Amino acid sequence: MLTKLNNILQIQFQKDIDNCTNEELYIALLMLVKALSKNRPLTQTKRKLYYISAEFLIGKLLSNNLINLGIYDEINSLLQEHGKDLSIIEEIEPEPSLGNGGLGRLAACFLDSIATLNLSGDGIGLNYHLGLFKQKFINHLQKEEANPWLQKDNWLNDTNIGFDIQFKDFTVHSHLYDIDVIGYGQGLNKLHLFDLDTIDENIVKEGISFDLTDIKKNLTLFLYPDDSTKEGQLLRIYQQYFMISNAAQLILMEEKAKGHDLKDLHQHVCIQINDTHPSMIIPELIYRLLKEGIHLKEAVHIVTNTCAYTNHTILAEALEKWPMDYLRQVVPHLIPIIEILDTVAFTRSEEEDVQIIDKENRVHMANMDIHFGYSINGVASLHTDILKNSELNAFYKLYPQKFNNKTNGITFRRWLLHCNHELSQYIQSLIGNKFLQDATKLKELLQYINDENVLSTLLKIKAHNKQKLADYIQKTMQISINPNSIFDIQIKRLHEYKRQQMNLLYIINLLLKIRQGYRPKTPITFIFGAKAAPAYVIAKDIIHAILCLQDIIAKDSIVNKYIQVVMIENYNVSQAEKLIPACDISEQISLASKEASGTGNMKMMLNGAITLGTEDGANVEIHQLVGDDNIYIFGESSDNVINHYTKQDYNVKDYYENDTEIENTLKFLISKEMLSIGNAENLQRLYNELSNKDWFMTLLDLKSYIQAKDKAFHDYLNRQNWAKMSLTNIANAGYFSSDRTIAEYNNDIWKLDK
Ligand code: H2P
Repeated sequence: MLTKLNNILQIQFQKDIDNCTNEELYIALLMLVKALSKNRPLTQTKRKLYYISAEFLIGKLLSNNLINLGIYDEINSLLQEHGKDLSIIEEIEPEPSLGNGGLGRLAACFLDSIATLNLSGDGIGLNYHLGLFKQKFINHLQKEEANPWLQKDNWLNDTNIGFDIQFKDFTVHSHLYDIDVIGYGQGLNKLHLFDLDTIDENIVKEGISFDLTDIKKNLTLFLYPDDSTKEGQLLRIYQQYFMISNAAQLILMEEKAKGHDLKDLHQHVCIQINDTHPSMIIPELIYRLLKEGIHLKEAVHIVTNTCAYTNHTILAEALEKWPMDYLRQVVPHLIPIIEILDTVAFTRSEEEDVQIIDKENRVHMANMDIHFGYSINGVASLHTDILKNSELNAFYKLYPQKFNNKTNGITFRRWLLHCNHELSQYIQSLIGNKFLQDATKLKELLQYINDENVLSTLLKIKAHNKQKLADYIQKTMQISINPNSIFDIQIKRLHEYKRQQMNLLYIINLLLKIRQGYRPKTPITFIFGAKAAPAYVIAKDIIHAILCLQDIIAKDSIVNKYIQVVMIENYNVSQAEKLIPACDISEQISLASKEASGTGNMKMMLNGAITLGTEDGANVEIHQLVGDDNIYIFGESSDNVINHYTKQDYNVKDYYENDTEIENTLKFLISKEMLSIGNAENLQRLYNELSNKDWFMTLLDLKSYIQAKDKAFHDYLNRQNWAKMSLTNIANAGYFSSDRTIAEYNNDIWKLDK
């Protein structure tokens, strides 16, 4: 390997390993990985999967690729011998900004597992130049900036492939870039990212604002451009059509190249529609099959048996409904097809809930997916039950056989091997390395549940990871945190249903108690990481309140001995890799029924954190696996929550009007102290929202949250028992390997090797 590396360094920089800089080494390693992956044959199975997704939150790739190629240790020691440090070199890689949250990270984990299981399956998405956005905190407010992540040397390979994409008023020619997806031990697939050569990053002015109508220049600039205006919505339709028309053309091109008859498309190809963003693939494929001379009825049959849809949320805001008028302005050729599909759907059921075009002339993308796809799955068992029994019940009655559950998973390569070397090495020293192929083997750790040595080593590893995180926060944010405090971590997209505001109210409540003389036995560091969608006002107000509170606590010389708040700026995958191994308490506190699954909960459990959560999403399955004693569950059940929504009987005032403690906690948001640091407008708005409406029922669970959290902090003092809980969590995390999830997708939906 040294010779190979030196050869690259010689050719590129006329240097050898001892004289080159870390930047040069990074580029050489990138080229080495690319060269090695070229030697792997592309994975072949009888059928091929195309996973179409608006997001692929792939994270940095260098270490992960080295691990998957099986050369991480070799490279690591080789570099050490020459006085170099792989962990420093890794930092040089910019993180691709191609995703937003769990949905995009799931797609990335899935690609890793699909390749690892040696299944032929490519991702298809867009190459956003400026990605989501870079989050900056200025005056305790989130500010958005462009996040240019594409450097000259990167993982993209230019394919020189492109397609004409026809919109109503003009045609563009796409440009395809591929990233190799290298499986662990075996497997090689592609992530196809489509782009346009005419994109102009210079049209972005002031933060992330730009001319929404200049499609040729803006089409692949940003992921999820602001859609609060008509222009914004049209741009999203342009982006989505660009993504799926490219996908359709690529798929058909590959099929033809294999000599397959397009009439047999469903025998050879399977398309997973990840959330509703790629839904137009259905009418587009029908359109293209018609052009190939296939009859309408047959085309509909073929497409229905090719496409499968994954639902990731029951929140109405994410179930897209595009006005027919807008679609007509962008992709008029799809209109007659959508109208036909709507008519066919109507013949199957006249019930309003299952119509494709509604009375307001909007196209319900999910409804089209369910009628004209062969599978619909939820992402955790509670979520799938809710789809079947309430949200999509009308569809479930119509097509019970299409519904199935696929509980999410995470790749252990990134979320254990890569992010927590020390723990994964230690696990291997205890139970060998079979768990790397079969994650359920982690259960063997349970034999050490009473082994004091093992328990204290687990605590030591956690302490090291906490120290490392503290060093990182010191270095990057110049904030010093106490590595001996409890690390209580909530990291996820900011949304009222995820209830960061409930965590905030807990901290306020604790602050007030400390001021009244209460003294926590162990100091606690509350860590947040979250981006708020730029147009989501209340979410940004919540960030504002957290940042103000962070300051107030830091400046209070009594309170700051016991608690500290840190909100991580620009939370992303690389930071998650540092936060997760250091976590003691994993905050999974969504309003029951609202979090479809969650995957951060799985990552933190795998790294030995204890979940503090509601019976929501995959928390339910974590609870079943670890039992009552190894998790902190609180709050109302999803049934009760759904009932409150149906009966519309939740009145937030009932929860504070006769409870001065809660009332004072809430009022602190608009206290003189907060207002002296923060903005009245933001804080007052948040206060009004929480005290009058509280749509996501923060106060419904606040009391039981306080109790459960206090108990967790108390239990933390019994270090031995905490280590047992931690071990139990690690040992039971095997079920959440994305290898298991993908094996299930393949057995039940894709059947790629049959
Ligand atoms: C969403 C859901 C999560 C789920 C994830 C992947 C949309 O992610 O809300 O519950 O785990 O998809 O299926 P997120 O909220 O993180 O954007």
